[in-house]
Amino acid sequence: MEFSSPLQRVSIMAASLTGLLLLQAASWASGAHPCVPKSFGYSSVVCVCNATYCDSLDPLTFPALGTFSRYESTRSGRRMELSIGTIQANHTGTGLLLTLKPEEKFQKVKGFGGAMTDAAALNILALSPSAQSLLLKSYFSTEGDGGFPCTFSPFPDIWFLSLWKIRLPSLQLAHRPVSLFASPWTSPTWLKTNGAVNGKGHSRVTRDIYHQTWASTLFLDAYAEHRLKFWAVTVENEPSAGLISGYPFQCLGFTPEHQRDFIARDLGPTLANSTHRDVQLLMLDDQRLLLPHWAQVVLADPEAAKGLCGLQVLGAEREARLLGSRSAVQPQHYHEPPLPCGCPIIVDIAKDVFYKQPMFYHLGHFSKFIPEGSQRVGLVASKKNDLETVALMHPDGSAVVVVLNRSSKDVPLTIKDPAMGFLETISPGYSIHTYLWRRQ
Ligand SMILES: *[C@@H]1O[C@H](CO)[C@@H](O)[C@H](O)[C@H]1NC(C)=O
Ligand SMILES: *[C@@H]1O[C@H](CO)[C@@H](O)[C@H](O)[C@H]1NC(C)=O
Ligand SMILES: *[C@@H]1O[C@H](CO)[C@@H](O)[C@H](O)[C@H]1NC(C)=O
Ligand SMILES: CC(=O)N[C@H]1CO[C@H](CO)[C@@H](O)[C@@H]1O
Repeated sequence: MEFSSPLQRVSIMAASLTGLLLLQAASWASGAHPCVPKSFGYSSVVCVCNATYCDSLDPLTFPALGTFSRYESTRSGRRMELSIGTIQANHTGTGLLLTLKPEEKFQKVKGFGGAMTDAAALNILALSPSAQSLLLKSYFSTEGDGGFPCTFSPFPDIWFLSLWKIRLPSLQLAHRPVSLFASPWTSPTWLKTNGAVNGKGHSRVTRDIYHQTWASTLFLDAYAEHRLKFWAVTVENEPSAGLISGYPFQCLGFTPEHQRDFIARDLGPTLANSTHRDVQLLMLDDQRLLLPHWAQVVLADPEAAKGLCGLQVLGAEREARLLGSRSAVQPQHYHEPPLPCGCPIIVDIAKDVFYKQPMFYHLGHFSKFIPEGSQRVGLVASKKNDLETVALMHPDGSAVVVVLNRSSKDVPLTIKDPAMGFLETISPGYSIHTYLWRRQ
């Protein structure tokens, strides 16, 4: 069901929930600003921001014990709208039941990221200073998606100094510690077999002056001069790209064997013997289908394994990329008009406006509510269903559940927290929800 106006939706939902959920009319209380919607004829709207106005949320507050917060975004135009519900002692719902299993523990979350690439920074810098400031707040401040870590472009290049104008303020806005990681695309051409930044080419033979030079100039010193420390670097962005003839973008080819030797003989020891020895090293950074073979080859060498802290799968990054890790901002001519997919924010330099796409809020449904150190826990459904759901526990023990309904049906839903009770709610068609509640 599609609703023409948010108010209509509120009244219909309130009726269907018969008061279990106290919907707040004033979702945008105390300084928060609503979305200014604009349709480009696609299935959903973008939110328009300019030099003087941008939608924002209140900084995240936790609901009182015994209540829960519910943030809703829908295809029909709601954007992270807050309502508060009461956790019930008894189960009254008759629909799908999702039961939290805090004792079933999975991986911990490092963070949610976006790439502050040169292209992104140049687009941001092309806006007026006040529009720039609102855009950065959207990404990094507590009123926005919430200070998620970002990746940086690898090379101190010709734009380097001017780009810091944008990158440093971004980090200062973040209210949580920001973990930076970097991923080199190409080495300087004289270190490559094909002498070009793109196309099929790799580093010259292992353990020679070329590798050592590349390893030791791997950009960390240059960033350190600006007092920026990285949490991690990947060995190479999409190493398989540089094995493809005519590959159009910057690249540097590695086979798993070649990467293994580069880590074991050059990069690992060089990092370990440098002032950057705390920087974590990630391998692969490429398609998921290269696993597990790639990891098996590299980790078979104990010297290579010693140098590594983990691996980066592009699949994971792709999901993040869906959330914008590659390209936090694009100029509007990339997608004219803005597409429902692409990147979270699109800049129209000529009009000095930017458009926050649905993806921006989708990302926010995770990044704003799931701090570093949160741990995924079990969430078991009472029956087969088409919802996509995930549950996590904050380091302080609060619970977060995110529910995505990609289809058109409104689905009554109960979330059961064995320690607290029942959260009676509804998952409207084409919606994403974040639920947040304290457990002590
Ligand atoms: C900026 O957006 C606000 C809200 O839509 C609008 O009232 C204002 O006129 C816009 N300012 C400019 C300069 O377009
Ligand atoms: C909840 O259920 C229990 C029995 O399981 C019952 O004793 C109690 O009265 C119920 N409370 C409400 C508010 O319905
Ligand atoms: C470690 O660095 C020092 C000085 O920077 C150098 O003299 C030494 O050879 C290096 N050791 C290795 C194993 O690379
Ligand atoms: C709970 C649930 O499964 N929700 C719905 C989300 O949308 C799809 C498509 O209509 C439904 O099949 C699901 O039932």
